[in-house]
Amino acid sequence: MLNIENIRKDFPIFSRKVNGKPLVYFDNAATSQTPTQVIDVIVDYYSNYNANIHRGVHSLSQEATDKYEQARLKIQKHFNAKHSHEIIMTSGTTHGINLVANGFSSFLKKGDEVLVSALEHHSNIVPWQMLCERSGTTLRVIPMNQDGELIMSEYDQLLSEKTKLVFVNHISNALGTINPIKYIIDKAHSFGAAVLVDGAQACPHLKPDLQQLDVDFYVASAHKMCGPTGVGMLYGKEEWLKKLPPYQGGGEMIAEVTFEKTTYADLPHKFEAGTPNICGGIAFGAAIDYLNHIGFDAIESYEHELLEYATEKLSEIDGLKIYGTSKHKTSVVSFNLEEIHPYDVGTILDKMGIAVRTGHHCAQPIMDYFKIPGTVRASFAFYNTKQEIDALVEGVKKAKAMLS
Ligand code: C6P
Repeated sequence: MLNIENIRKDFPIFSRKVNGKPLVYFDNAATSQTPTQVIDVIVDYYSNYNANIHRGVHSLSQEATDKYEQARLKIQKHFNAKHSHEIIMTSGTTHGINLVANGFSSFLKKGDEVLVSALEHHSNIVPWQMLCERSGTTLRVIPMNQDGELIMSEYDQLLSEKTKLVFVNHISNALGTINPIKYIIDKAHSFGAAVLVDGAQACPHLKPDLQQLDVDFYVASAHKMCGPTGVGMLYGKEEWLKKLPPYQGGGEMIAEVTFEKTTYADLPHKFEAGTPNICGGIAFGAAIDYLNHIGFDAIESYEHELLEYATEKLSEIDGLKIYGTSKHKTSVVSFNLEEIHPYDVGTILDKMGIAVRTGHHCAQPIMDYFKIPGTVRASFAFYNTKQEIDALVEGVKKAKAMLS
């Protein structure tokens, strides 16, 4: 059992008011809030050992390097990667996907196919469209049903010897659907295709075991996991990362440079050109420690309780329609109120101190499927409460009365 009252004390932001009302933060799928345990690590870095890493013989540089590499080890352990050099530090999920998409074009030729799911965030669509343009590869789409679930029988049909890569999110940001990624990975492998899983929305809620999943690439962002913005990780199986060409050239990613030829550094540095987000990386490690201290089993079961409660209470509102009704869902409720535009609902909720996201959530194909401009999305984290959900329900009722 989580002690939510105590947990909330870790988050300074919850003591502030918004528009004169206590903050109710339900935009966790966009970014999570940051506990003191992570903020302190950021302050400590800039107060005590701010230095560039992997470059200096001086003490500060070595201290910063040690802490940064310790963070990589924490990430490796958390995700159960086989080797720490399979963890590439990135600026976030988008960076990780672009890194793979950019390098993968050298493995593809005209006539090859790559599969994307209908449930993707633009970050896991656009880089692959760019890749297809460059390589002449065909992009095919795994369709979804009215519950917001991928149709696995269609996926089976789409796979063929031509399929080289499948990219799919673990959890949909717009609807909260948890995708059957183990099935997707195993099936793709049986056709010799590689799989990239976008874990941006999964990692705040569950703990993926990358070796058990046998996934080829997995990406995540720290800022959705109680860490800072501008940092994330790309996991790649060693065999893939060795083959993949570097994404960017620059300092620290080389073995030797002459004007005739450059040889690249070993993993993971081959993919880490330039000065990284050092403080962010160290704080990412602290965020992982924090989440593990709370415990993912407890997080999962409490968030499920919040999801069920919110779904039940919001469903009682006449004219409210929920999008994303899979049985396998995380704590996201996407909805619309009759024909009322989601922005209008979001604006009224904000006046009451309630933060939700409105719009297409960078997932326009999902909105097109449902023939809607967007939704109001309330996304819950382990620090939210049922009382806050009651406030949301009251807020939505008021918005309905004002706007109908
Ligand atoms: N989704 C949301 O409100 P970055 O910006 O690189 O940290 O993450 C991009 C991204 C990729 N995949 C998925 C499934 C995501 O949900 C996101 C970010 C936020 O839903 C902001 S658009």
